[in-house]
Amino acid sequence: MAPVLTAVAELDGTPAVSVAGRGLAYGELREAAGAVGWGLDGAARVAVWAEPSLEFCVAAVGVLGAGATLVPVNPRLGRSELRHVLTDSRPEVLIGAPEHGLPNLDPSPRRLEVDLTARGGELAQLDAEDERPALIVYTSGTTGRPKGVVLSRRAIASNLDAIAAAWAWTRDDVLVHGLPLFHVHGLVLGLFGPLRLGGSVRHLGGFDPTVAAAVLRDGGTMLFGVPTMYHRLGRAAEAPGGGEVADGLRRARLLVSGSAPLPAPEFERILRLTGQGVLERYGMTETLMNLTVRADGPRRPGRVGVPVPGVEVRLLDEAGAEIAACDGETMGEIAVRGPNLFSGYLNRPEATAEVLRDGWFHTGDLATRDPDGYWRIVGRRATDLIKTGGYKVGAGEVEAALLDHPRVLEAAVTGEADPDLGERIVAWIVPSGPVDGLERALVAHVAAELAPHKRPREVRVVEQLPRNALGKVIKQQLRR
Ligand code: MCA
Ligand code: AMP
Repeated sequence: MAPVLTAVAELDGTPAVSVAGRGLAYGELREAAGAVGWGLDGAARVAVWAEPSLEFCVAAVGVLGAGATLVPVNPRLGRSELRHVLTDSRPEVLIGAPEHGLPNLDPSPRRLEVDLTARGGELAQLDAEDERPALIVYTSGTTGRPKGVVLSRRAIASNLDAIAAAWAWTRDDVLVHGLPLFHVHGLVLGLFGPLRLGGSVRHLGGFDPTVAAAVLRDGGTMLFGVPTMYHRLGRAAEAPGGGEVADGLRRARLLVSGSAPLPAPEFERILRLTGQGVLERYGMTETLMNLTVRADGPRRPGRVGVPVPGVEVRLLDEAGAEIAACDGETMGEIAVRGPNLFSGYLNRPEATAEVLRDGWFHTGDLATRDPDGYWRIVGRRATDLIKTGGYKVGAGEVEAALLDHPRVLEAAVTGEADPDLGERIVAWIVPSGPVDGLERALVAHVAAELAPHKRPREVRVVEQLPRNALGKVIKQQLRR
């Protein structure tokens, strides 16, 4: 059986990965990652500071290749969320984190740095059928702290192969992306995808529409992004002098969007500017990719295509019974079964049992199916989950952080439609005193405790929050 990162074991001089222009060929990557693996000295769980850097890529390959579990850590996590992630996952080794600003942990993980020039060590690479965990990725729920999603080697390898078949993804592909490397989109699809399939990945080091288009003009064949990125690309292509951006997009073999709904006007704008329809796919941290338009399939706005090969997808009614209708109207919850599913939430058996029932994962996302079998995501069960810039944020975690601030008496958080971010986080606050400088203070507080992408984009001061007889905030009234 082949290893998960097949190409890392097999290729040599072919370019493997570059970040902001610094790159490694497969042989160099294998050697440097082998040295990381050797340095782990048998550790089973390893957290890596997930800066968009070549060092992170080498560390990730080294950890996976050594048969350990990788916990990618968002380097911008605030104090309390970082403490949560590290105490929940209890890594034995921590790679790449700065010396200062880390919480005191007992036992504290051993520290390791990546040396790109180091050589030696073997990448044993557990095989791709292995049920053992490859990754723990933290994801938000409606309430409480983010949960660690445990993903096996089997889930990753099977899903990448299925996606490769659907997108005709080959060794000739050069993937361009500027996604964060601590989520499934940027890490599994964006980094492990090319390293399994033998293509190369050129990470931009961050996202910038002009740079993305320049790399596409310079040989990139595919672009992976969230809708906010396509919004910014469309805007840049339309702006005076934006011809080069449109040209870059036009040359790509595939423009792929995921992590949040791509609004129809954004789809139409890119189509008008480039002649290319953006290909949409639907995934989730717990399931990897479930539905996708195929490379040779028709692309229609708002449609996420058909089930990924080997993945079963069902539409369920309120009672949990399967909906057979393909009428483009009957709405149900999406449930998924297949080798792509996660193994469970770390340390959270009850939370796992709630969503994983009889082998089916209940996504909480609502969809309809067209007569030709194309799926359309129309919303989600939980109104307390916000997708902002492609990041999932639970209203509850932001509310808890706000309530920790001395100037806040009561707080409620909602998501509102936003042309750039899809949804923006709005905080409704009953203050405990004067409101001077309150907004700035609260935004900075959430960014420092949780992460900057969880900060409210707007703070609205109210005298009281509308509550029902049980004291629960009626968020529909706030939204109105
Ligand atoms: C701003 N910043 C602050 C503050 N305000 N920092 C501290 N305190 C503040 N008060 C900083 C930010 O950290 C950032 O710094 C800069 O200012 C701009 O921040 P922001 O406006 O929030 O973001 P952006 O730069 O405009 O980012 C837009 C983006 C980003 C690039 C689209 O949202 C993004 O990368 N989204 C991708 C999310 C994703 O990958 N989701 C996948 C999960 P600096 O510029 O230095 O960074 S979903 C998934 O994986 C499933 C499986 C799926 O289906 O794909
Ligand atoms: P995450 O938990 O961060 O992995 O986000 C997964 C969620 O993103 C899904 O449950 C959906 O709500 C949403 N999502 C992902 N891809 C799409 C898409 N193409 N269209 C609409 N929503 C999507």
